[in-house]
Amino acid sequence: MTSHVYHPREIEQQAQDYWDEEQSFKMSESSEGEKFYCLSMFPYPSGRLHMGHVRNYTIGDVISRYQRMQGKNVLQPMGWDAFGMPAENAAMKNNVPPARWTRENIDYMRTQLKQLGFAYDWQRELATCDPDYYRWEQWLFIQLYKKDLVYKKTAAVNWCPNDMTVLANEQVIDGCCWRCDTAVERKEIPQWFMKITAYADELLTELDNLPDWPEKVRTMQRNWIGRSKGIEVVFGIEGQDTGLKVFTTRPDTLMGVSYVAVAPEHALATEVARDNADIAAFIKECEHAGTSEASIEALEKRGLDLGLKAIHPISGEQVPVYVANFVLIGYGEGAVMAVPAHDQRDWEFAQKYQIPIRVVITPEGYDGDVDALVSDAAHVDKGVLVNSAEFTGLNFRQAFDAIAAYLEKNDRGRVRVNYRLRDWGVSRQRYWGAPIPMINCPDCGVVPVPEDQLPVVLPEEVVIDGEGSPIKKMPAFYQTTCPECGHDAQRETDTFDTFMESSWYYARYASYDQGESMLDQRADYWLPVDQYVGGIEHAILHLLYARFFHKLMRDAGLITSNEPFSRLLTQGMVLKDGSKMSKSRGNTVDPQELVGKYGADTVRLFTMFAAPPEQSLEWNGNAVEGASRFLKRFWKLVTDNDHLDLLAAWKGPGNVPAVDWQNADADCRKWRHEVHCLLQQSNRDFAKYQFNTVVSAGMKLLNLLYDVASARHSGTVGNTYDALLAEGIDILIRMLAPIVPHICHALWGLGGVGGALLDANWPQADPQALLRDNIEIVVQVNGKLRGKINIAAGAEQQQIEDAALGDDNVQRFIKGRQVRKIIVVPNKLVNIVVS
Ligand code: ANZ
Ligand code: ZN
Repeated sequence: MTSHVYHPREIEQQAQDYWDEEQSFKMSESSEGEKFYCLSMFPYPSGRLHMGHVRNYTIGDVISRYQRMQGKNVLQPMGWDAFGMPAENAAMKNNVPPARWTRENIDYMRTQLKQLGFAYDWQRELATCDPDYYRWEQWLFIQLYKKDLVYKKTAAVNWCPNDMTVLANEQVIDGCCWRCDTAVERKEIPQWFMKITAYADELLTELDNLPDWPEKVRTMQRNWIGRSKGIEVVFGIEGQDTGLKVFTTRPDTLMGVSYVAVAPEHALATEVARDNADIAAFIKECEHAGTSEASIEALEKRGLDLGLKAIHPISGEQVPVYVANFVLIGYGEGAVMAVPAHDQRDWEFAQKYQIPIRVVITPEGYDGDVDALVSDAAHVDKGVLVNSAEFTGLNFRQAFDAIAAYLEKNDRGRVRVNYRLRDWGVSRQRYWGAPIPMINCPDCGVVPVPEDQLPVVLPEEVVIDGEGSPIKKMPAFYQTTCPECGHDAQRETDTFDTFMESSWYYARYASYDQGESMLDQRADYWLPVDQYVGGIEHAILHLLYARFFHKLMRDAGLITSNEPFSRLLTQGMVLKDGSKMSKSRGNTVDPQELVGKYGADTVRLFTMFAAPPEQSLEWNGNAVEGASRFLKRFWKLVTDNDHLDLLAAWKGPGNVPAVDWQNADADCRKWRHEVHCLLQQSNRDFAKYQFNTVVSAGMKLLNLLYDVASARHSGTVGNTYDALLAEGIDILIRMLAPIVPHICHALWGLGGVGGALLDANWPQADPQALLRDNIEIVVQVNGKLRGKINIAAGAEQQQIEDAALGDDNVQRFIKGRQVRKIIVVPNKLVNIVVS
């Protein structure tokens, strides 16, 4: 006898056991149906799942299960972004090697994911700290080295003195380390770089081919890549043969240049500093500022005159050359032509050092005092050129072209496109990462590790003592012989930025067990990912690096698609009391406790119901209770009385329901109409991934079915009510299956319905039932109300006309007259015009 009481723990375990035994989520390329690859961003194995994970993974799971019921061959894999700093910090604190800490966390979190019933193909699980995984990253890196797409250079980097590591520009927030908030310094060390700038143009233009990405994310990437079209202008330097190149996007202001400025690291400054102690000291001081634009922006603008004279490329005039802290070495040419009248930084600098401010741009039609334009600040708007010799009177566009032509003709400049995007520095001085597969030989220089010696395995049994990476002190790791000359040589002891591993994991899932190569033809079957789900915080870094890697792998002949993720959903944050749930705020809710108390389905239902996926979700304990109550009522309705028998009769194997709905009574038809309207609404919302309104449709449907059930027991009705109840239950179970898969699986089984619910067809609304039964239409004769007719909604024009003409009262008014015209306003009125 079926219990009428809902026992989530039992049924969830049973459903999960069933999926396990049947290997329900083990996917293959040879299955029928259009492929659909649904991926949620894999977690860092921090120890326990948090609500953000639960939300992310529930969204992905609902989409996967929904797409599967649409008949698609759906892949949903899961893995672990397993390298990274927290493992080292935890290792130090708990005195356990990062590898062990990480693997224990993975084991625990895997159990948690399984308890939530996510439909993952676990055979494809990967952890990025496994040598079988990172060996292919090392392999690719070597291929790229051969293609000149990676290189080593000594460069000023952002250095966090607390974490003792280099930070990518993106890891510097307002001049401070993204993790520990310590002020970032500059430091010169040898680094490995990936030439992402070689792909800047493609990364930018192909954003236009991603219509199913949020516009916001595409804009952020566009800004990050930062394309600007400008001119490279060469200023001569008095007494020197080589000129000074600057990059400007405002050549229209060229005649207003009153000095030029170079970055502290610029060769010209270094040269002067050699026998000028003040300059040398100033340059040294600048090392303490970060290299990011934000930290530069916040600086007080300072500089020193280098004592050199630059020669203006058009007027031949001599202007001073400064070294200035607001000029970035990494952008453009590391030098600027300063136009204090029209650039705010230049203006502030000129005020401070009493450099002339020369106005060369005024608003169109301006006839006031030109100096008044720049008395309080620079006049930065574009306009018309003044005081600009032969260029006077031109507008921005005209001036750009004319000055570009002039400079090109005189070999003093050329049009150039510049990107804000920098090459990606991938070296990290931390231990817990993939070793960079390079060898430094005293004789041969940098030599890649031969492919047959890959992977370079990171030693895992280490002690983290807080004093740098243990492999840097481990001769057994770094001592080796040069593959070229056989002499003693040293391995690279830096490891890769962990963004490297997360840049291609989505592809490896397709070829997870391929031991001979990074990817195989299965990657081309599954890729691109049809739906990617993850946090907006990855809008730039991860998503840009992954797009870059995809193109690298394409150009290495490993895959043929151009982009990794066709469609992107960025889910909103989980909030509590209005602010983001986070450990540091101490406002977290442990999903594990919730699952223990209510079961996975309740947690999934709450998460889907509380907000549409893209919006933030405010934690609400009462709503969790509400979700749980709903599931109890759902269980009760389906298991009550003879309802399971009805369902079996309706749906059981071999049964084809044939119901004469047309002859059911009016109430029954009305209810059925509502059932199908709700289904239709929910189908529309499902397609838009707007799951919260799907759930509310499900709730309304449940209430309605309770009404049907009690009407049926009032004894006044025939067995079309039985059919309607069974049909409604059948619809409700299938409709909610992606969201609350366990309870639906259990009820489907209890109802004796054949086959796995997972692969059941998606329910479709009956078009007949969607029509409103009968509607009333007024009939006019020559504009005067003469009758009312009752007619089936959606009736044909001819039918309506016939009915109107056939009405007794109407007949009286048209008798013996000629009908000239009949106007039908659908669902409202008919006007018969007679003479
Ligand atoms: C003269 C000028 C006059 C500029 C003016 C602007 C306004 P975007 O558009 O972001 O590419 N610049 C060039 N290289 C620089 C560097 N290494 N460090 C700091 N600033 C640099 O910015 C291009 C503008 O940024 C360039 O145009 C240059 O200043 C400055 F009324 O040149 B402009
Ligand atoms: Zn050598």
